[in-house]
Amino acid sequence: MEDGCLLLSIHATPLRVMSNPASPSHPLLVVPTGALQIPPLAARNSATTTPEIKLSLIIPTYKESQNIPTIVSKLSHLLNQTIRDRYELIIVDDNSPDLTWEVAQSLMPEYPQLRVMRREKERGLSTAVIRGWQAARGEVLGVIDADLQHPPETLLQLYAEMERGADLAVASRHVEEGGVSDWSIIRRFLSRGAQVLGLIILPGVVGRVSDPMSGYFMVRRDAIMGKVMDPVGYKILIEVLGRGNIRWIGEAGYVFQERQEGESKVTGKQYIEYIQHLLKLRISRWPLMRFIRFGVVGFSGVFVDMGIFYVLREIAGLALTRSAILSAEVAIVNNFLWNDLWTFGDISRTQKGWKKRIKRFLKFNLVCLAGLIINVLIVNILFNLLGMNEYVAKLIAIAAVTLWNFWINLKLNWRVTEVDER
Ligand SMILES: Nc1nc2c(ncn2[C@@H]2O[C@H](COP(=O)(O)OP(=O)(O)OP(=O)(O)O)[C@@H](O)[C@H]2O)c(=O)[nH]1
Ligand SMILES: [Mg+2]
Repeated sequence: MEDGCLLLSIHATPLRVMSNPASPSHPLLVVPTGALQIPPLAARNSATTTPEIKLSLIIPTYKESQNIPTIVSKLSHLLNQTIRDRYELIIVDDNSPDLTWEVAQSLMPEYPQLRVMRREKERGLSTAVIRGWQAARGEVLGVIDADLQHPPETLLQLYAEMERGADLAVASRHVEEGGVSDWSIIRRFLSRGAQVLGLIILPGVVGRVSDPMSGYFMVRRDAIMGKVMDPVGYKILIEVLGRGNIRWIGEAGYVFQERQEGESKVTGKQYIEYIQHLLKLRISRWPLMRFIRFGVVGFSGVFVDMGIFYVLREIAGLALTRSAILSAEVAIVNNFLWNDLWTFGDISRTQKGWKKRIKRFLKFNLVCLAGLIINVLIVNILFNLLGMNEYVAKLIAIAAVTLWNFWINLKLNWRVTEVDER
C-alpha cells in the first residue's frame, strides 16, 4: 500500500503538468495564418491600462519540456529587473510530443509576461519565429533558443544596442568575448564552412555580421514590417538581413553553451536547407522585374527612334546626321519618361521635384552616351580584332550595353537608397 502511494506520488508531478487542461484564463495564442509578414503595431486604445510592451522575445521550441521552466524563470528574472512589465516572452511550440506547449502553459499563472502558441499545422524553426513575431506586441522583436545554449544575460547587451538605436542586434560567437564551448573540430569546420559559402553566394547579406549563423538576436519591428518573409530551415537571421531594411547593426559577444537537457534537432537536412535558403534569397535580390520593364521601354524607344527618323527625313527633309541625332534624343526622352514613371517609378516617387527629375534626365543622357561609345567599341573589337560576324557582334554589343545602361541607371541615377531593390 505504502509502495503504491509512493509510486503514485512519483508520477504525480509530470502527470499534473501533462494533464493540465487549457485554462480559460490563460488561453493559448491564436496561430497567425497567411503570408509570413510582420504587421505594424496595433494602435493602442487610450483607455488601456496595461503598460506598453517594448520587447517581445520569441522562444521557439520543439521537444524542450525539460528546459522550459528554467529558461522562462531565468529570462523573467532578468527582464523583471530591467524592463519590468514592458516585455513579453512568447513560446512557439510545434505541437511537441513531449507536450512542451502544455508545460509552458502551466507556467503562465506564475509568469504574467508569458504567452504560448501551439502550432499544429506548420513546422520549422524559422517560420515559428515569424509566427511568434506576428502575434507580438513589442517594438523590438527578439529570438532566443530554449535549450539554454544562449546565455540569457547577453539579452541585456542586445537590448542596450537596440536602445542606442540599432535596427538589429546580434549575439555573436565571433567577436571579443564570444566563442563556442566544446565544439568538435568537425562542427567548427561545418559552421565556418557554411559562413564562407554564405559569403560567396550572398556577400552583401552574410558579410554584414560577424556571426550570420546566430539564432540569438533582436530586430526593430519597423525594419522588417510589411516584408514578405520566406525562410527555409533554421537561419532566420539571414532572412531578416536579406529582406529587412537594416542600417545600424550592433553585436554582443557570447559563448555558445553546451546543451544540458533535451536533444539537438540539427541534422544534415539543415545544411541542405541553408544552401536552398541562400540561393532563394540570391534570386529574389536580382531586380528581374525591373530589368524586364527596362527592356520593354528600350524596345519602345527603337520604334520612336525609327518613326521620328522617318518623319524628319521623308517629311521634313532634314540631313541624315541631324535626323539621326534628333530622333535618338526623342527616343531618349521617351525612354526616360517611361523609366521614371514605370521602371523606377517607386524610386522616383521618393525623389520628388522638378530639379531632381531634370538631374535624373541629364544623367540618363550621359549614361546613354557612354552606352553608345561602349557599343561602338564592342562592335569594333569583335568585328575588326576578333573577326566575328558583324551582326553577331552588334547583337552582343546591344546586350552588353542594355545591361550597362540598366545597371548604371539603377545604381547611380535612380539610386536605391531607401527602397527595396526588388
Ligand atoms: N517551434 C520549433 N522550434 C524548433 C524547431 N526545431 C528546433 N527548434 C527550437 O529551436 C531552438 C534551436 O534548436 P537546436 O536543435 O537546439 O539547434 P542548435 O542550437 O542550432 O543546435 P545544437 O547545438 O545541436 O542544440 C531550440 O529552442 C529548439 O527547440 C521546430 O521545428 N519548431
Ligand atoms: Mg541548441
